[in-house]
Amino acid sequence: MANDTDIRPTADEAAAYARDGYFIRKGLLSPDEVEDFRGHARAQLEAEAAAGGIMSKGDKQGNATLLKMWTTAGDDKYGLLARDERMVGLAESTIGAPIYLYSHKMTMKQPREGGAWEWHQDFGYWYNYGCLAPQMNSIYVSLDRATRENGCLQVLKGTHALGRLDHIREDGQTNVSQEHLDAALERFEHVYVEMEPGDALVFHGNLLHRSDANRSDQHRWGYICSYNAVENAPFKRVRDYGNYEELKTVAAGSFKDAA
Ligand SMILES: O=C(O)CCC(=O)C(=O)O
Repeated sequence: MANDTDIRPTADEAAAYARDGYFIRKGLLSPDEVEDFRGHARAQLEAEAAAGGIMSKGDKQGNATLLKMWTTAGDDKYGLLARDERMVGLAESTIGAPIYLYSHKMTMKQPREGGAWEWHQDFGYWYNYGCLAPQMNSIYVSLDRATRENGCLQVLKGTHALGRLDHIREDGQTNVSQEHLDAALERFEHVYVEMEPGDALVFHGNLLHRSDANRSDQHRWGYICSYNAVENAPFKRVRDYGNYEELKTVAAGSFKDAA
C-alpha cells in the first residue's frame, strides 16, 4: 500500500492546482518503475505498429506524433498504471468527487520526428463527447526527460479558470480558437513544463496546453491518464472510450508484476 502522502496532494500541490490549474508530482514513479514501464512500452512499439494499434497524428509542418489509446483498463501494465492507487488518489482528490478512468494513452515523440500539439483544452473536445462539466483532469507521466528541445508540455498557467473556450478542428487536432488564444497568450504566463522521468503533471481539463515538435535526438514519451467524475459520465455515447466503467484501483506498483 502507498503512503497517504503518495495518494493525496500536499497542501501546496492542492493550492497550485486551484490557482494555476496544475502541479507537478516529482518522482511519482521510482527510477525502477520508469525503467520497467518504459522498457516494456518501447519493446512493444514495433509489434503494436505492425498490428495496426498505433495512430500517427500529423502537425501543421507534417511531423508525425505516434499515439496509442486504450478503450478500457485491463490487467496489462498500461491498465494497471492507470488504476494505480497513486494516480487514482491524486486525480480523485483534485476532482473532488468519485471518479472513473476516462481514457489512457501514450503519446510518443520519436527523436527528431515527433510532431507538435497545438494549444487546446482537453475539455474542449470532451464536451463534444457528452461530458457536461469540466470535472475532469489528466495525469501526464513523463517516461523520458521532457525538455524544451524534445517537445515538453507547455501550459498557460491559470487558464483553467476561463472555462471552456471555442475549439475548431484543424489537421486532425482540436485546437482553441485563434482570437481567444491570442488574448490568453497576452494575459497568462506561458510555462514550459520540463520534467524528469517518473515526474507527473496533474492538470485540469480546461488548462490550455500544447507541445512543440521534438528537435532533439532523445525520445519524448508520455503516458496520459484522464479521469472523470462518475456523476459527469457522458450523457450520450460518441466514442468507444470515456463511457462509465467502474474503476478498480490497484496497489501502487502492481504493473511491475504484469508481463
Ligand atoms: O503529448 C503531448 O505533447 C500533448 C498531448 C495532448 O495534449 C493531448 O493528448 O491532449
